[in-house]
Amino acid sequence: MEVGILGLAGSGKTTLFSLLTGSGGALAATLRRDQAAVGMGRVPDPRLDRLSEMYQPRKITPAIVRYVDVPAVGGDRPGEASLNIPELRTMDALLVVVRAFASDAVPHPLGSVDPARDLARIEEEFQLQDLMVVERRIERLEKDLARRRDPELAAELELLQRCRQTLEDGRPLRSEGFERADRQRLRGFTFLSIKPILAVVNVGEDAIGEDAFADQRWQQWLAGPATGCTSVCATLEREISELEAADAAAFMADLGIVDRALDRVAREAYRLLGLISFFTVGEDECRAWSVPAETPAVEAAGAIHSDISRGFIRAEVVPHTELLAAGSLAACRQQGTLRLEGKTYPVRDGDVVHYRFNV
Ligand SMILES: Nc1nc2c(ncn2[C@@H]2O[C@H](COP(=O)(O)OP(=O)(O)OP(=O)(O)O)[C@@H](O)[C@H]2O)c(=O)[nH]1
Ligand SMILES: [Mg+2]
Repeated sequence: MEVGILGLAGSGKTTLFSLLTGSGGALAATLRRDQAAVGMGRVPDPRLDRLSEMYQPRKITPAIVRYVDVPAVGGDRPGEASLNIPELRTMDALLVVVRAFASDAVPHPLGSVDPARDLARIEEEFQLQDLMVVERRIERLEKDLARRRDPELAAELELLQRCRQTLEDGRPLRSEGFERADRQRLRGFTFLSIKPILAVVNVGEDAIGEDAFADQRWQQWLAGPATGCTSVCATLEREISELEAADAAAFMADLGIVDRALDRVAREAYRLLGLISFFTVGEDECRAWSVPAETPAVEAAGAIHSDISRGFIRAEVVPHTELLAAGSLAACRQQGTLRLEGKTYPVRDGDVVHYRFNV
């Protein structure tokens, strides 16, 4: 699962990428694919923290999201650079960084700071790109259907006509509640405006604590399906991350900051990907595993090891809250909160799972 970080030049993409992936300034440490940097980011999870406090394991492994810092392409002069569309098409979700901080040192490619405008520009570009793909395909389909009848092609044409209408109305494809089968049909087109999108407003130090979304133009983003909005002050987050834990806590308390904006971004990106976490626990390791919501237990086992999936007998399942209250899996077993589930059980967010398997 990959989240692509994009935005206009100088909006703070690389700063945020480094923070999310803990790669500091040393981007050399991350893989380079074309011109994009790829890195792993931990998903902070208080549930895993509490389970780990209980088990005191030798190793704690959080869920991981892959982030890709997707720089704009072309144009050496500001304003000429445009979004790297081919790279963005392969992403599972998009994280758009829009700039709200003022700085004379960093030129804004559009000449002025206006985060809602910047986001609208980017979204328009996505819709335009999608519309071009849709129109090309419709043309092709109409030619083919003129020659021979094919119910599958006819269904695709109808679906794409619906997409065209949506885009012509100036709405993103993610605003359509497509049925599962239709979503499947649309997958191969790698549309951009259908991807879940997280808008991260990068605010200046002087605007921390203010509502970054007071402007009316944010309404559609705050309400839309598969969209998220959050704000972060990238430079402040960088300062905090450079401090020792105790100093960081004191520094944040001074400023009246309750939680790290960075953690919020990571959690929100995870949610938009449609992922849930289940946990495995023990003295060796407490670990969060990512699976798409509604994954059956036998498939979720495959996230751990294919052998567990292959040799699946039963899953012992207890919500993490019950385990924390009871104090041990044995106590849960005694109290009857530890359930035995079969292959088709849809694993829930926050389940602690112990697999019984035989290979
Ligand atoms: N004052 C201020 N400066 C910031 C903030 N976030 C980023 N910057 C500065 O803005 C400049 C650009 O930040 P980057 O993270 O490199 O932005 P980018 O989007 O990766 O830029 P390109 O890759 O060149 O498009 C750097 O000099 C940052 O230090 C912020 O919140 N406040
Ligand atoms: Mg950059």
